Amino acid sequence: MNRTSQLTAPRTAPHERGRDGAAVHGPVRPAGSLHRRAAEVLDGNWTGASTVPSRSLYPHQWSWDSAFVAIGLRHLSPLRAQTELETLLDAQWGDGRIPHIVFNPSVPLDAYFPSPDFWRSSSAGRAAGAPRTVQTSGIVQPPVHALAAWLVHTADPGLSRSRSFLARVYPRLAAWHRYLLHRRDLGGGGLASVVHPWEQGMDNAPSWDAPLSRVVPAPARSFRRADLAHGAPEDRPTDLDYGRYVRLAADYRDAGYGDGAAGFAVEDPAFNALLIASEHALARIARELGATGTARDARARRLTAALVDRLWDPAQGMFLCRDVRTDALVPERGVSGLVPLILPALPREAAAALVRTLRGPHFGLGATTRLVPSYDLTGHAFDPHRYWRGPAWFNTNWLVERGLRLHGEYDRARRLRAALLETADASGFAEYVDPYTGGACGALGFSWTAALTLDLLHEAPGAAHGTTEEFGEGALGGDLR
Ligand code: 9WN
Repeated sequence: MNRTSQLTAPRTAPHERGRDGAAVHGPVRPAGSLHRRAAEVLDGNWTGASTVPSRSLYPHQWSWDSAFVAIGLRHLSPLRAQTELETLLDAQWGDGRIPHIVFNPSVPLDAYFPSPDFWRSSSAGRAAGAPRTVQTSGIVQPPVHALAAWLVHTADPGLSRSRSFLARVYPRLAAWHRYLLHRRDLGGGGLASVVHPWEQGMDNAPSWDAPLSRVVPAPARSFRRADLAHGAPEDRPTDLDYGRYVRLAADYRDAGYGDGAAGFAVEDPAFNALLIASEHALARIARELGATGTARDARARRLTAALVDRLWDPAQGMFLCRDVRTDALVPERGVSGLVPLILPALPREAAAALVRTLRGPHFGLGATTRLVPSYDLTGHAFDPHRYWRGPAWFNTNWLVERGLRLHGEYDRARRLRAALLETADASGFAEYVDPYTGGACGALGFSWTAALTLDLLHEAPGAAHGTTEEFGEGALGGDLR
């Protein structure tokens, strides 16, 4: 088979592409409602205890994927949604970190790279408290989990209470946040740093280019990528990117996964915004469990102030990454810098500026695009198909949609929600899409695309209700200092 020609089929006809068991050629949509098709994707990717992001490309459990999946699954089966999070938390390390991958031992080693024999978690991670019975990676992903746990609880509080779901997950989530706030404050300004691009989840975002350029890539012959067997090379990170990912991960492993002297350390707006949103969610969980939650809400507000202080760029009207090694902001506009719109205590002016930036030439929302691209449309590194360097992703758009509602932008939120539902449907629940055409890229039948579709279907269009309940006190406003 000529793989290359198959994988480079025209993107205006996404359904005719043959990936991940999606329909090849011809009529494309299976019969039935969008809701049912999304549920079928999640059923197909369910392993019995958790959900794989994609059967072919990502055949294990991923940390932030599982949080987004649980948010959608709660509408299908609150029990499965609880189980999804519990399975992930069972792989938590003694130091509090939640690993970015929990490996399924029945999947062949060569199905995904880097595999368990690369990470060697139970030996290399022993001092950091890696579990003995399950193999994991040693890096982390964005902390969406407490937010997910709270949303899962609200879907069926009776079931949640009868299973003591929140009482069991609360101490683990608290330990997770402690790990991030204490061990990962590498910049000393109160925010958490990521020590690998995979930790932030937007692997090849242009914001990493400068900090990554200082990393000596591992030689290409020293590892074998598995992703290119399932994805078109032009949709994926380059070999040079991979060499650097491998070097950083191997160095971290060889240092026993201890935090401190990382060659790559970046404070990222989305990672920290999700931590703050999750801290607000932990406050709600604490209240449900009979405590006051006041200290957590206060901490979330302090962290919001730190985020503005360290990462807000007034000239760009958005948040940027801070390279901790140079102590300078990275001048690249990515969707990560818009995600703090989910924060209830964001200063009013910052929220208004973020909405202007979303609509302006760099992201084009409602003008040149219907979904928010992952990177600046006018940026020097923009590529509409290459992973996190331009394509639109469903999880970041779902976050922006919630942020728009939280800040009273109901019409814009309604239009974004409609575009998300249409594109998820038309693309076969693609992993990511061309931000101009909506053409599918990456894997089809992707779990968080299906899960967040379900969540959007369950939301009353344009409703403000739910967002303050879910993300925090709704104590909007305050001035930029
Ligand atoms: C590395 C699973 C993950 C997502 C990430 C996405 C991609 C992995 C990879 O897939 O990253 O973690 O192999 O490319 O970038 O956000 O969690 O879906």
